[in-house]
Amino acid sequence: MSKEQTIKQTFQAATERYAALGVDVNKVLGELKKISLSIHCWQADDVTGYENLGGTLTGGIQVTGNYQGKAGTIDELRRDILKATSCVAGSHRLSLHEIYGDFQGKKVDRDEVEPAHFASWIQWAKENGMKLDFNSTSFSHPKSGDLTLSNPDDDIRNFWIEHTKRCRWISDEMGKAQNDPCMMNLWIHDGSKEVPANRLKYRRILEQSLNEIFSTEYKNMCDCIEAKLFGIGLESYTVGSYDFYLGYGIKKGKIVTLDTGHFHLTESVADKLSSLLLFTPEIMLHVSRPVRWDSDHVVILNDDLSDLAREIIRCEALDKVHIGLDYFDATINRIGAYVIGCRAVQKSLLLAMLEPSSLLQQYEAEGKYFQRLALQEELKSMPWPAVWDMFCLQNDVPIGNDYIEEIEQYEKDVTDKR
Ligand code: RNT
Ligand code: ZN
Repeated sequence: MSKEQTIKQTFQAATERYAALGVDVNKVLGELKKISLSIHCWQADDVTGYENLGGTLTGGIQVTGNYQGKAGTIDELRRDILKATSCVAGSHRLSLHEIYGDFQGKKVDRDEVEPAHFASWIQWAKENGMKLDFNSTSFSHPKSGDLTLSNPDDDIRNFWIEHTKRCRWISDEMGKAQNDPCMMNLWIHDGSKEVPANRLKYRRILEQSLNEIFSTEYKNMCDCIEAKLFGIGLESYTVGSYDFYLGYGIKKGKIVTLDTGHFHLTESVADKLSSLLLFTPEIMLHVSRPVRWDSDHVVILNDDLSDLAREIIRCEALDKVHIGLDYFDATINRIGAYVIGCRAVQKSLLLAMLEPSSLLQQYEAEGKYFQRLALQEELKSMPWPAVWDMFCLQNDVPIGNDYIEEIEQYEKDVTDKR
């Protein structure tokens, strides 16, 4: 039997098993295809960017590894992204950082950047059926230090305010061009290695900076503010903590970004969604994977990811939750890293969508807790991989581990020659 025939046959059997629980597998396949991920551009080049200012990566984040073939130019990055997305079903967004502007070899400082520096990206995205999201960049710059928007020094603070304002302007232009709001993420690394003498001082300054930055209204972009627990070298205090941004987001109606690597390791990020959905406009996710001190390992299908996807689906919040990715690993093939992460997120969503939620909720409403637990347990061994294979087959992307060979071929033909 051909591979295709086997997949079709096992899919048929799986469809019947799920139908018995009231789940329409074909409907799920159609819905899964419509979910766009916001793929981060910075896995392709270890968060270096093309700014021509010669900075090294700072801001409490670190990339380890030196795997051959990182994207050294915008053209290489674009090619790598297209290779990665060719192994992922559906159409997706690309999330750019300001340092990835098309500066044409010129030194353009962060307080000088304009939409024109992203014109070629907008064009490229259009040609390739992608939409863009955006991020201001506080790190890897001589003025980054430990404090940017929360800096008591007016010159430095105003420099970063100007930068962030310009990033919102660029985002709005991107949103306008693609006829769909551009999600702009604001993450700054501000913090300190040791406990500061006055925690309130910097948070108060950050609040004022944000108020100034957000004083311009835009129609084609959405502001997202990203919290963090700690940075490398900034372990004792983070100005933009979760409490800070949650409070700010609720007060000002801004979207809070939940990076799954930015919480205590035993804290459930999935559990936060249902609360945020009640009090903030939407949710931005940075799907990542924390391992001990690192918050940015390649995303894989683990319990944390499954819990997160299940919450999105159980809350019926697909139209309110933006699923961005955020990780960087330079120890393995970088394009392969993209494919692993994107496919893991899709698998987690598929698993969540295959859940017979009305039956589970019915058990719960009737106080049938044994039945609820038993069904949740049995769902773990339902034949979802057969549905996943069919999803890949229908969307003409590599099936199962076939993408390993594709990535190896690309490595041979393209990235090894860099
Ligand atoms: C850092 C934040 C932030 C960055 C990117 C590069 O801890 O997660 O989102 O990873 O902006
Ligand atoms: Zn993040």
